[in-house]
Amino acid sequence: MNDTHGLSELGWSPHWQGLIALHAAAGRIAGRVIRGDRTSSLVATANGIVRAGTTARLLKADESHAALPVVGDWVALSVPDGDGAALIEAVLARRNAIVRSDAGRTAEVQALAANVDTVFVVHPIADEPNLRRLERELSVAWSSGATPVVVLTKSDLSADAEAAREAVASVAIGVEILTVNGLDGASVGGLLEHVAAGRTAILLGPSGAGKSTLINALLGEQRQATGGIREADGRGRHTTVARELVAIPGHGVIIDTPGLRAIGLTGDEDGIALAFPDIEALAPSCRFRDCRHGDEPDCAVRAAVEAGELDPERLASWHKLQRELQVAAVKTDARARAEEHRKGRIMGRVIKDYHKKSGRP
Ligand SMILES: Nc1nc2c(ncn2[C@@H]2O[C@H](COP(=O)(O)OP(=O)(O)OP(=O)(O)O)[C@@H](O)[C@H]2O)c(=O)[nH]1
Ligand SMILES: [Mg+2]
Ligand SMILES: [Zn+2]
Repeated sequence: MNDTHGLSELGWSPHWQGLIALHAAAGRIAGRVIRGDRTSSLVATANGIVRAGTTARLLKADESHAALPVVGDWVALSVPDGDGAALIEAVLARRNAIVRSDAGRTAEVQALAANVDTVFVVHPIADEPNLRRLERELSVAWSSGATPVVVLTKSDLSADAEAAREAVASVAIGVEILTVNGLDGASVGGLLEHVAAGRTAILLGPSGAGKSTLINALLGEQRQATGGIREADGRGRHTTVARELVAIPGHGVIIDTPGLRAIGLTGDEDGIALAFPDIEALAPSCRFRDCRHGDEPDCAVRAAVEAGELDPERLASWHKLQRELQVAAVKTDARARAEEHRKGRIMGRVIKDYHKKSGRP
């Protein structure tokens, strides 16, 4: 039996206890990945934090890299008695994951974090909130199965925080919006309601938005490095370099992340549907059930745009995300086919070999 005392503050529960049982019988111990780098992970176990590699078998089994251990994963570890390195032998089945497609070149699907309940979508309110980016992040959050919450930071620097908040509310439909000054511990308490003990939240948002500052405010100490903003363009300096899970005493855990330049969409259409409930609500009134709100006749969504009831930029944003999803799906298929082809070739060789040895043509 594993002594899992100490893991409960990271969210250990009977659910994970059930999943580790088989591995525990083989002498492996449970842990949660609290920081993931390219080659190894930091894993919190009941006996403290260890650095662990990943078994070659696990690396090999995962062509797409979508299932390799990431921050937030619960894993089964082998920890040798001597001075050998700890190894992640298995990743316990994820409840969910925040997944992005590495847009540009390869459309590789990449898990950013696993087993997440709340996604804080963090944007500075000081400059114009980037509504199109927000829609994208909300789609990614919803498609993971986690609940998004928008956090608008730097309220102290904003001339008209209320107007910015209203603009955000027009695209973050049905999503809670918190306005905070991350430098003032008293103003960030609202986040904790979404990070009850046993729960996991993640901070997503551009560099310089104040994600690490929020963690420090919640802890009441300068644990995370925070960075200045470049004078030239007001952007952040990519101060945080790795995704890292931080326990908030008396509450759950929050994953700090480096600001991503862009987050590519992948998965199914559900995330977009949840992020665009206004368009979803209109769609049943379109003439065609599978209307794409393009140039089909009697499109209720386009009619709403023409009537001034729906922002044309919002519909354009919806189209862009839908297209992106399709491109990602095609690339995923292409990758799957390439893998099939590779396996097919190996199989062909094996069969030829067999025929040669058995003397048949
Ligand atoms: N005035 C003000 N400054 C803030 C607030 N939140 C963050 N800052 C400042 O903004 C800068 C960037 O904050 P960080 O917390 O490092 O931003 P980040 O989102 O973690 O950025 P990356 O780690 O690069 O992704 C720092 O200089 C913070 O002090 C806020 O609410 N008000
Ligand atoms: Mg940071
Ligand atoms: Zn339509």
